[in-house]
Amino acid sequence: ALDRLPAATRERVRNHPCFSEDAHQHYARMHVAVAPACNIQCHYCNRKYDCANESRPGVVSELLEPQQAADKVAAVAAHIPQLSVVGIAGPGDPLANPERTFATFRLIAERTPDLRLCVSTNGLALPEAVDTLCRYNIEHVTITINCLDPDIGAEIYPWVFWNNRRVRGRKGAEILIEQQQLGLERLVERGMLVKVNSVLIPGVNDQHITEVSRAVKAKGAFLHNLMPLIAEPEHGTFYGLMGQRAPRASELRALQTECAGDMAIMRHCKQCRADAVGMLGEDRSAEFTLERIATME
Ligand code: CLF
Ligand code: SF4
Repeated sequence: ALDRLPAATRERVRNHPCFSEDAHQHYARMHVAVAPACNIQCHYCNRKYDCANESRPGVVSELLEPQQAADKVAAVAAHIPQLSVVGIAGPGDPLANPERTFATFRLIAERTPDLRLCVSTNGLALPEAVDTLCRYNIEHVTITINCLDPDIGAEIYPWVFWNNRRVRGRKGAEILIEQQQLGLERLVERGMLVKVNSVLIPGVNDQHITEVSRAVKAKGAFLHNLMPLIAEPEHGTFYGLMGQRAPRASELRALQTECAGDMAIMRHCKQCRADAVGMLGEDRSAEFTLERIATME
């Protein structure tokens, strides 16, 4: 699939394990969990765990200060030669913690300049952050876009925090959707590679996902990642919708195939935790705790 891309784009995804399926056998990624706050509420998140927009339920990452994060990246880079990408994906929303997130990127770029930088966001604060993302050489951005229709959004997002107040229901969802779309447009204008994650929630947005896929492709998104809702009771009950089930594997596959007619679909996502370390699907975070790093060369 890579051969069909322009050479410059090919170069940028060649060693990114998420943006290129071919790369995920050969290159590793790591996340640094520096971003605790979030600016929206998703029904499938109870805030005790990592951001469910790009991670597994039931895990709590060790929160790092920016300097600790840069030290950890340097230690991992020294031990895992396949490391090519460092991402910030939580435990909350990276762009709701701009000082911590960008201080971390700056320190990593100084210390380990060869690593690619990647970020994942719910999109609420994205349009205003695009200039800064470019300035810090972030080339890969993921936006979680679950819907385009605010009525569906109101079933997924009880509120967003906007201009210092909580905006609930349909109105809040409308703001989030507008910001996500504007953010996507601005990123594409600036030549960023944008992946869109959509959490597939049966009975809520499953009939709507193909429309999302078409729309984000038309705006120039590079890749669409359909992620199954993980309906674990400990991760949040999808309150208001008790008993919300996860999609069956066959439902996920059918939708992936349907959307694949429109754009490149990611099928190898492992729903990593916010402090994941190693090849996709591999978790070596326990080898690189702060305590252990302190004793490494
Ligand atoms: Fe991390 Fe995400 Fe960047 Fe990858 S993960 S911030 S794009 S470096 Fe990858 Fe993990 Fe799936 Fe994310 S497999 S959860 S898509
Ligand atoms: Fe939770 Fe992530 Fe949604 Fe914020 S954006 S409420 S951390 S799932």
